[in-house]
Amino acid sequence: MTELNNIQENSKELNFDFKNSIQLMVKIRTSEKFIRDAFWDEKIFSFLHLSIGQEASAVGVASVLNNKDLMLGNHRSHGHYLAKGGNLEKMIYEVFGDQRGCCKGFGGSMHMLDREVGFTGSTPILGSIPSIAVGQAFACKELNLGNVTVVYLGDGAAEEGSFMESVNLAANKKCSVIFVIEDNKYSVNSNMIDRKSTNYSHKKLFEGLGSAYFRENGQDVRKVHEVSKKARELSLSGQPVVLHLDIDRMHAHSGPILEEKTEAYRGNDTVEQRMSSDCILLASQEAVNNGNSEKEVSIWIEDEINRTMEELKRIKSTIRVRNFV
Ligand SMILES: Cc1ncc(C[n+]2csc(CCOP(=O)(O)OP(=O)(O)O)c2C)c(N)n1
Ligand SMILES: [Mg+2]
Repeated sequence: MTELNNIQENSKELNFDFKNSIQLMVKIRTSEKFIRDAFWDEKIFSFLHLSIGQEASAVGVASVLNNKDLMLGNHRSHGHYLAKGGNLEKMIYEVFGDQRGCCKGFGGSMHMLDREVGFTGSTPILGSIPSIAVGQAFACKELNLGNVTVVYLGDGAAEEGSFMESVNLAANKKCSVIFVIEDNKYSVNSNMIDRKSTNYSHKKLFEGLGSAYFRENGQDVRKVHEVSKKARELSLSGQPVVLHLDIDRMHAHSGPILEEKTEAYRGNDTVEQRMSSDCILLASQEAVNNGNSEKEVSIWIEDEINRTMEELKRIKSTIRVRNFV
């Protein structure tokens, strides 16, 4: 826990910033597209889960955190790590199994951890990470660190009994935790409508366990920022929060598969339909409504793509897959 004590406070400007938010979403997307292409080329030897389309939930929540706050993720956490201030080079090396990665190349895409930026772990075992987050938040409380712990999970993982118990324990111990549910309505190929009764109420469930509960459009980065500010304040007062974000993503559950055709399990939900609510598009339109010119916004995006691509090309030319024996 001494490392937790050493995390420096660096309070962040809490006014919403279109340019920073859009550029960070673009950085995450550009990096994931690069990883996706490397997966097609069989350069990555682990499972791969992409967050293309849903970057607003990582960026909007992280925009209200400071360096003392901690974050944990799941099997789909490239965006979470980068949004928390993670290092692109350390992430790419990790995904490729290079020993200069944030976990020395042993963890790969689904197991990332970097204490330097307060990203204290990610694991793909559904339902496991919220309980780890509560333990960590409890330790932080005992040490009077005055920080919050954010933990991401999907709508499928949010159905695990261990998650209910984590929320209960966090409420009982008054831990400063924000549980962020990224709800794309699918758990692999299992549709929400086949898993829950029409009377299912997240609000009654989580408030009944003693947590606060907010639901927001997770595709709108400004709204995510605003609701996260509220969640952070409440959570700091010892009231855990379940922050339920409705999101859309482009790719299928894992790997780089793009479901261009309507798949039976998705009903009428197509890539085209999902991408009509794309978070970068939405934020760009809002930036223009807010007084920025279209040209200015497209330059922000172009600059960020070019900057990230250059960095990725440089990193790619230096990758050495570690010896695992
Ligand atoms: C305990 C456990 N059961 C099953 C799995 C296999 N599995 C990996 S991801 C996943 C679905 C996750 O869905 P959700 O939590 O909604 O996250 P999403 O992938 O949609 O982001 C499943 C069943 C697992 N990793 N852990
Ligand atoms: Mg899901």
